[in-house]
Amino acid sequence: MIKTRICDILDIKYPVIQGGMAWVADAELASSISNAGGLGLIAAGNAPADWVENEILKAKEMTDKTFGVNVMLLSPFVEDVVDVVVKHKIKVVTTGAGNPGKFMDRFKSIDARVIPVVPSVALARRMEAIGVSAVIAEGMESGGHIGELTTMSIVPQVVDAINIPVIAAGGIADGRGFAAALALGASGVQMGTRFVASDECTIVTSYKQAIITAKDRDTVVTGRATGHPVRILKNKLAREFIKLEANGATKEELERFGEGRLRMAAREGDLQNGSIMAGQIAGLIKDVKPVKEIIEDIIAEAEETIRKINGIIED
Ligand code: TUI
Repeated sequence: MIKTRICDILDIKYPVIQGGMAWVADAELASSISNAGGLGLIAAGNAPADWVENEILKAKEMTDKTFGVNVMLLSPFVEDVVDVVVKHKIKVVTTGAGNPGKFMDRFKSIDARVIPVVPSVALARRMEAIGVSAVIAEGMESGGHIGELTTMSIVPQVVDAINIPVIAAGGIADGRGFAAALALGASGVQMGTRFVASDECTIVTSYKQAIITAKDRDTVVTGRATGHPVRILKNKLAREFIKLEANGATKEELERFGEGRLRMAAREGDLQNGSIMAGQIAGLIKDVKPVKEIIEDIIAEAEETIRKINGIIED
Protein backbone atom coordinates (compact mmCIF):
# COMPACT_ATOMS: atom_id res chain seq x y z
CA MET A 1 0.00 0.00 0.00
CA ILE A 2 1.52 3.29 -1.11
CA LYS A 3 0.53 6.07 1.27
CA THR A 4 2.16 9.51 1.35
CA ARG A 5 1.74 12.87 3.10
CA ILE A 6 -0.62 14.12 0.42
CA CYS A 7 -3.12 11.27 1.12
CA ASP A 8 -3.78 12.67 4.60
CA ILE A 9 -3.81 16.31 3.50
CA LEU A 10 -6.42 15.63 0.80
CA ASP A 11 -8.19 12.69 2.46
CA ILE A 12 -7.63 10.40 -0.53
CA LYS A 13 -6.68 6.70 -0.77
CA TYR A 14 -4.10 6.93 -3.56
CA PRO A 15 -1.75 9.89 -4.20
CA VAL A 16 -3.01 10.28 -7.75
CA ILE A 17 -4.37 13.66 -8.81
CA GLN A 18 -6.12 14.46 -12.06
CA GLY A 19 -4.71 17.26 -14.21
CA GLY A 20 -6.84 20.35 -14.88
CA MET A 21 -7.74 19.87 -18.55
CA ALA A 22 -10.12 22.57 -19.81
CA TRP A 23 -13.07 21.28 -21.90
CA VAL A 24 -12.19 17.74 -20.78
CA ALA A 25 -12.49 17.49 -16.99
CA ASP A 26 -16.18 17.73 -16.07
CA ALA A 27 -18.21 16.34 -13.16
CA GLU A 28 -18.33 12.86 -14.73
CA LEU A 29 -14.54 12.47 -15.01
CA ALA A 30 -13.77 14.22 -11.72
CA SER A 31 -16.26 12.21 -9.65
CA SER A 32 -15.11 8.91 -11.22
CA ILE A 33 -11.50 9.63 -10.25
CA SER A 34 -12.49 10.63 -6.71
CA ASN A 35 -14.70 7.52 -6.40
CA ALA A 36 -11.72 5.39 -7.49
CA GLY A 37 -9.58 6.74 -4.64
CA GLY A 38 -7.71 9.55 -6.40
CA LEU A 39 -8.48 13.26 -6.50
CA GLY A 40 -10.73 14.34 -9.37
CA LEU A 41 -11.14 17.99 -10.32
CA ILE A 42 -13.54 19.99 -12.44
CA ALA A 43 -11.50 22.15 -14.80
CA ALA A 44 -12.84 25.68 -15.04
CA GLY A 45 -10.57 26.47 -18.02
CA ASN A 46 -12.04 29.41 -19.91
CA ALA A 47 -15.63 28.37 -19.17
CA PRO A 48 -18.14 30.78 -17.60
CA ALA A 49 -18.73 30.45 -13.85
CA ASP A 50 -22.28 29.09 -14.26
CA TRP A 51 -20.89 26.08 -16.17
CA VAL A 52 -18.44 25.46 -13.30
CA GLU A 53 -21.23 25.79 -10.72
CA ASN A 54 -23.43 23.34 -12.60
CA GLU A 55 -20.60 20.78 -12.74
CA ILE A 56 -19.94 21.24 -9.00
CA LEU A 57 -23.62 20.54 -8.26
CA LYS A 58 -23.50 17.42 -10.47
CA ALA A 59 -20.26 16.18 -8.86
CA LYS A 60 -21.78 16.57 -5.40
CA GLU A 61 -24.51 14.13 -6.50
CA MET A 62 -22.01 11.72 -8.06
CA THR A 63 -19.49 11.34 -5.24
CA ASP A 64 -19.26 11.70 -1.48
CA LYS A 65 -15.46 11.74 -1.75
CA THR A 66 -13.25 14.83 -1.91
CA PHE A 67 -13.13 16.49 -5.32
CA GLY A 68 -11.65 19.80 -6.38
CA VAL A 69 -11.78 22.59 -8.92
CA ASN A 70 -8.88 23.57 -11.17
CA VAL A 71 -8.79 27.33 -11.66
CA MET A 72 -7.11 28.51 -14.87
CA LEU A 73 -5.77 31.90 -13.86
CA LEU A 74 -5.72 33.37 -17.39
CA SER A 75 -9.49 32.86 -17.77
CA PRO A 76 -11.53 36.00 -18.43
CA PHE A 77 -14.00 34.57 -15.88
CA VAL A 78 -11.47 33.83 -13.14
CA GLU A 79 -12.99 36.23 -10.56
CA ASP A 80 -16.47 34.72 -11.00
CA VAL A 81 -15.05 31.18 -10.90
CA VAL A 82 -13.36 31.96 -7.56
CA ASP A 83 -16.72 33.28 -6.27
CA VAL A 84 -18.32 29.93 -7.17
CA VAL A 85 -15.47 27.98 -5.55
CA VAL A 86 -15.93 29.98 -2.34
CA LYS A 87 -19.75 29.74 -2.46
CA HIS A 88 -19.58 25.93 -2.64
CA LYS A 89 -16.75 25.63 -0.10
CA ILE A 90 -14.66 23.52 -2.48
CA LYS A 91 -12.12 21.53 -0.44
CA VAL A 92 -9.24 21.45 -2.93
CA VAL A 93 -8.25 24.04 -5.51
CA THR A 94 -5.46 23.49 -7.99
CA THR A 95 -4.38 26.43 -10.14
CA GLY A 96 -2.63 26.75 -13.48
CA ALA A 97 -1.12 29.35 -15.79
CA GLY A 98 -0.23 31.93 -13.15
CA ASN A 99 0.23 32.97 -9.53
CA PRO A 100 -2.90 32.44 -7.34
CA GLY A 101 -1.58 34.85 -4.65
CA LYS A 102 -4.34 37.43 -4.99
CA PHE A 103 -7.03 34.82 -4.29
CA MET A 104 -5.34 33.16 -1.30
CA ASP A 105 -7.37 35.01 1.37
CA ARG A 106 -10.61 33.95 -0.31
CA PHE A 107 -9.49 30.31 -0.55
CA LYS A 108 -8.33 30.37 3.07
CA SER A 109 -11.71 31.79 4.15
CA ILE A 110 -13.27 28.41 3.22
CA ASP A 111 -10.26 26.42 4.50
CA ALA A 112 -9.55 25.09 0.98
CA ARG A 113 -6.32 23.23 0.28
CA VAL A 114 -4.63 25.25 -2.46
CA ILE A 115 -2.21 23.44 -4.77
CA PRO A 116 -0.73 25.58 -7.57
CA VAL A 117 1.12 24.28 -10.59
CA VAL A 118 4.64 25.72 -10.51
CA PRO A 119 7.03 25.72 -13.46
CA SER A 120 10.05 26.86 -11.39
CA VAL A 121 11.76 26.68 -7.99
CA ALA A 122 11.29 30.45 -7.48
CA LEU A 123 7.50 30.22 -7.81
CA ALA A 124 7.43 27.10 -5.58
CA ARG A 125 9.20 29.07 -2.82
CA ARG A 126 6.80 32.02 -3.18
CA MET A 127 3.83 29.65 -3.02
CA GLU A 128 5.10 27.97 0.16
CA ALA A 129 5.54 31.43 1.73
CA ILE A 130 1.88 32.39 1.08
CA GLY A 131 0.57 29.21 2.69
CA VAL A 132 -0.36 26.73 -0.06
CA SER A 133 -0.76 23.10 1.06
CA ALA A 134 1.42 21.51 -1.65
CA VAL A 135 2.67 22.34 -5.15
CA ILE A 136 2.49 20.52 -8.46
CA ALA A 137 5.92 20.63 -10.12
CA GLU A 138 5.04 20.22 -13.78
CA GLY A 139 7.53 19.39 -16.49
CA MET A 140 7.34 20.44 -20.13
CA GLU A 141 6.43 16.88 -21.15
CA SER A 142 2.85 17.81 -20.19
CA GLY A 143 0.07 18.62 -22.58
CA GLY A 144 -1.41 22.10 -22.80
CA HIS A 145 0.28 25.19 -21.41
CA ILE A 146 3.79 24.32 -20.21
CA GLY A 147 6.93 25.72 -18.59
CA GLU A 148 10.51 25.19 -19.74
CA LEU A 149 11.94 22.52 -17.42
CA THR A 150 11.56 18.77 -17.70
CA THR A 151 9.90 16.72 -14.96
CA MET A 152 13.19 14.96 -14.17
CA SER A 153 14.84 18.36 -13.54
CA ILE A 154 12.12 20.36 -11.84
CA VAL A 155 10.79 17.79 -9.35
CA PRO A 156 13.94 17.13 -7.27
CA GLN A 157 14.92 20.82 -7.33
CA VAL A 158 11.49 21.86 -6.00
CA VAL A 159 11.55 19.01 -3.46
CA ASP A 160 14.86 20.32 -2.11
CA ALA A 161 13.70 23.95 -2.04
CA ILE A 162 10.50 23.65 0.04
CA ASN A 163 9.08 21.67 2.96
CA ILE A 164 5.48 21.15 1.81
CA PRO A 165 4.59 18.11 -0.35
CA VAL A 166 5.43 18.16 -4.06
CA ILE A 167 3.29 16.43 -6.67
CA ALA A 168 5.09 15.46 -9.88
CA ALA A 169 3.45 16.07 -13.25
CA GLY A 170 4.44 15.72 -16.88
CA GLY A 171 5.24 12.48 -18.66
CA ILE A 172 3.64 10.16 -16.10
CA ALA A 173 1.11 7.55 -17.25
CA ASP A 174 2.05 4.24 -15.63
CA GLY A 175 3.47 2.68 -12.47
CA ARG A 176 7.08 3.10 -13.59
CA GLY A 177 6.55 6.85 -13.93
CA PHE A 178 4.77 6.90 -10.59
CA ALA A 179 7.67 5.05 -8.90
CA ALA A 180 10.16 7.41 -10.58
CA ALA A 181 8.25 10.41 -9.18
CA LEU A 182 8.47 8.91 -5.69
CA ALA A 183 12.21 8.34 -6.24
CA LEU A 184 12.59 12.05 -7.06
CA GLY A 185 11.00 12.89 -3.70
CA ALA A 186 7.44 13.58 -4.86
CA SER A 187 4.47 12.80 -2.59
CA GLY A 188 2.25 11.89 -5.51
CA VAL A 189 1.55 12.38 -9.18
CA GLN A 190 -0.76 14.44 -11.34
CA MET A 191 -1.82 12.85 -14.62
CA GLY A 192 -3.77 14.38 -17.47
CA THR A 193 -3.31 12.55 -20.76
CA ARG A 194 -3.75 9.10 -19.15
CA PHE A 195 -7.19 10.14 -17.85
CA VAL A 196 -8.26 11.56 -21.23
CA ALA A 197 -8.04 7.99 -22.54
CA SER A 198 -10.56 6.70 -20.00
CA ASP A 199 -14.12 5.40 -20.37
CA GLU A 200 -15.50 8.11 -18.09
CA CYS A 201 -13.93 11.00 -20.00
CA THR A 202 -16.87 12.56 -21.88
CA ILE A 203 -15.02 14.08 -24.86
CA VAL A 204 -15.38 12.77 -28.43
CA THR A 205 -14.02 9.26 -29.05
CA SER A 206 -11.81 10.48 -31.90
CA TYR A 207 -9.74 12.63 -29.46
CA LYS A 208 -9.12 9.55 -27.28
CA GLN A 209 -8.22 7.56 -30.41
CA ALA A 210 -5.72 10.26 -31.39
CA ILE A 211 -4.00 9.77 -28.04
CA ILE A 212 -3.86 5.99 -28.19
CA THR A 213 -2.50 5.99 -31.74
CA ALA A 214 0.04 8.76 -31.06
CA LYS A 215 3.73 7.86 -31.19
CA ASP A 216 6.58 9.25 -29.07
CA ARG A 217 7.36 12.25 -31.33
CA ASP A 218 3.81 13.18 -32.27
CA THR A 219 3.46 16.25 -30.05
CA VAL A 220 4.76 19.72 -30.82
CA VAL A 221 4.94 22.97 -28.83
CA THR A 222 3.14 25.92 -30.39
CA GLY A 223 2.75 29.49 -29.15
CA ARG A 224 6.25 30.10 -27.75
CA ALA A 225 6.07 33.54 -29.42
CA THR A 226 2.91 34.42 -27.46
CA GLY A 227 4.61 33.72 -24.13
CA HIS A 228 2.14 30.86 -23.59
CA PRO A 229 3.68 27.72 -25.07
CA VAL A 230 1.15 24.93 -25.54
CA ARG A 231 1.91 21.26 -26.28
CA ILE A 232 -0.51 19.64 -28.73
CA LEU A 233 -0.63 16.64 -31.06
CA LYS A 234 0.62 17.40 -34.58
CA ASN A 235 -2.26 18.08 -36.99
CA LYS A 236 -3.39 20.66 -39.56
CA LEU A 237 -3.90 23.30 -36.87
CA ALA A 238 -0.39 22.73 -35.48
CA ARG A 239 1.14 23.07 -38.97
CA GLU A 240 -0.78 26.28 -39.66
CA PHE A 241 0.11 27.74 -36.27
CA ILE A 242 3.81 26.98 -36.76
CA LYS A 243 3.70 28.59 -40.22
CA LEU A 244 2.07 31.73 -38.82
CA GLU A 245 4.70 31.93 -36.07
CA ALA A 246 7.53 31.49 -38.60
CA ASN A 247 6.04 34.28 -40.73
CA GLY A 248 6.18 36.65 -37.75
CA ALA A 249 2.47 36.88 -36.86
CA THR A 250 1.82 39.12 -33.86
CA LYS A 251 0.91 37.80 -30.41
CA GLU A 252 -2.65 39.10 -30.90
CA GLU A 253 -3.00 37.40 -34.31
CA LEU A 254 -1.76 34.10 -32.89
CA GLU A 255 -4.04 34.34 -29.87
CA ARG A 256 -7.04 35.09 -32.07
CA PHE A 257 -6.11 32.17 -34.36
CA GLY A 258 -5.91 29.82 -31.34
CA GLU A 259 -9.18 30.88 -29.72
CA GLY A 260 -11.83 28.17 -29.26
CA ARG A 261 -9.61 25.45 -30.77
CA LEU A 262 -9.55 23.09 -27.78
CA ARG A 263 -13.35 23.04 -27.60
CA MET A 264 -13.40 22.42 -31.37
CA ALA A 265 -11.33 19.23 -30.94
CA ALA A 266 -12.60 17.91 -27.59
CA ARG A 267 -16.32 18.64 -27.92
CA GLU A 268 -17.02 19.18 -31.64
CA GLY A 269 -14.68 16.42 -32.83
CA ASP A 270 -12.81 18.53 -35.40
CA LEU A 271 -9.42 16.89 -35.00
CA GLN A 272 -7.83 18.71 -37.92
CA ASN A 273 -8.73 22.33 -37.11
CA GLY A 274 -9.00 21.82 -33.34
CA SER A 275 -6.23 21.80 -30.75
CA ILE A 276 -5.54 18.28 -29.43
CA MET A 277 -3.71 18.99 -26.18
CA ALA A 278 -1.76 15.95 -25.01
CA GLY A 279 1.49 15.18 -23.23
CA GLN A 280 4.59 13.48 -24.65
CA ILE A 281 3.58 10.31 -22.79
CA ALA A 282 0.65 9.83 -25.22
CA GLY A 283 2.95 7.41 -27.09
CA LEU A 284 2.89 5.07 -24.08
CA ILE A 285 -0.90 4.97 -23.79
CA LYS A 286 -2.37 2.13 -25.82
CA ASP A 287 -5.90 1.70 -24.51
CA VAL A 288 -9.01 3.44 -23.27
CA LYS A 289 -10.04 1.91 -19.95
CA PRO A 290 -12.07 2.65 -16.81
CA VAL A 291 -10.60 5.23 -14.43
CA LYS A 292 -10.62 2.70 -11.56
CA GLU A 293 -8.50 0.29 -13.61
CA ILE A 294 -6.09 3.08 -14.62
CA ILE A 295 -5.48 4.02 -10.97
CA GLU A 296 -5.32 0.48 -9.58
CA ASP A 297 -3.01 -0.73 -12.39
CA ILE A 298 -0.65 2.19 -11.77
CA ILE A 299 -0.47 1.55 -8.03
CA ALA A 300 0.12 -2.19 -8.54
CA GLU A 301 2.78 -1.55 -11.19
CA ALA A 302 4.49 1.07 -8.99
CA GLU A 303 4.68 -1.41 -6.11
CA GLU A 304 6.11 -4.06 -8.44
CA THR A 305 8.64 -1.56 -9.80
CA ILE A 306 9.78 -0.56 -6.32
CA ARG A 307 10.14 -4.25 -5.35
CA LYS A 308 12.20 -4.87 -8.50
CA ILE A 309 14.48 -1.95 -7.68
CA ASN A 310 14.89 -3.22 -4.12
CA GLY A 311 15.83 -6.59 -5.62
CA ILE A 312 18.89 -5.20 -7.43
CA ILE A 313 20.45 -3.96 -4.20
CA GLU A 314 23.10 -6.32 -2.84
CA ASP A 315 24.42 -6.00 0.69
O1 TUI B 1 -2.26 25.53 -16.99
C1 TUI B 1 -1.79 24.50 -17.43
N1 TUI B 1 -2.17 23.96 -18.61
C2 TUI B 1 -3.07 24.53 -19.46
S1 TUI B 1 -3.95 25.94 -19.21
C3 TUI B 1 -4.63 25.82 -20.70
S2 TUI B 1 -5.72 27.02 -21.34
C4 TUI B 1 -4.60 28.03 -22.13
N2 TUI B 1 -4.64 28.04 -23.45
C5 TUI B 1 -3.78 28.82 -24.13
C6 TUI B 1 -2.86 29.62 -23.49
C7 TUI B 1 -2.77 29.57 -22.15
C8 TUI B 1 -3.66 28.76 -21.43
C9 TUI B 1 -4.18 24.71 -21.34
N3 TUI B 1 -3.33 24.01 -20.63
N4 TUI B 1 -0.85 23.81 -16.76
C10 TUI B 1 -0.31 24.33 -15.54
C11 TUI B 1 0.76 25.30 -15.82
N5 TUI B 1 0.91 26.38 -15.13
N6 TUI B 1 1.72 25.19 -16.74
C12 TUI B 1 2.53 26.29 -16.61
C13 TUI B 1 1.99 27.04 -15.59
C14 TUI B 1 2.43 28.26 -15.01
C15 TUI B 1 3.09 29.21 -15.76
C16 TUI B 1 3.50 30.39 -15.16
C17 TUI B 1 2.17 28.50 -13.65
C18 TUI B 1 2.57 29.68 -13.08
C19 TUI B 1 3.23 30.61 -13.83
O2 TUI B 1 3.59 31.73 -13.15
C20 TUI B 1 4.00 32.89 -13.79
C21 TUI B 1 3.99 33.93 -12.73
O3 TUI B 1 2.99 34.65 -12.67
O4 TUI B 1 4.92 33.92 -11.91
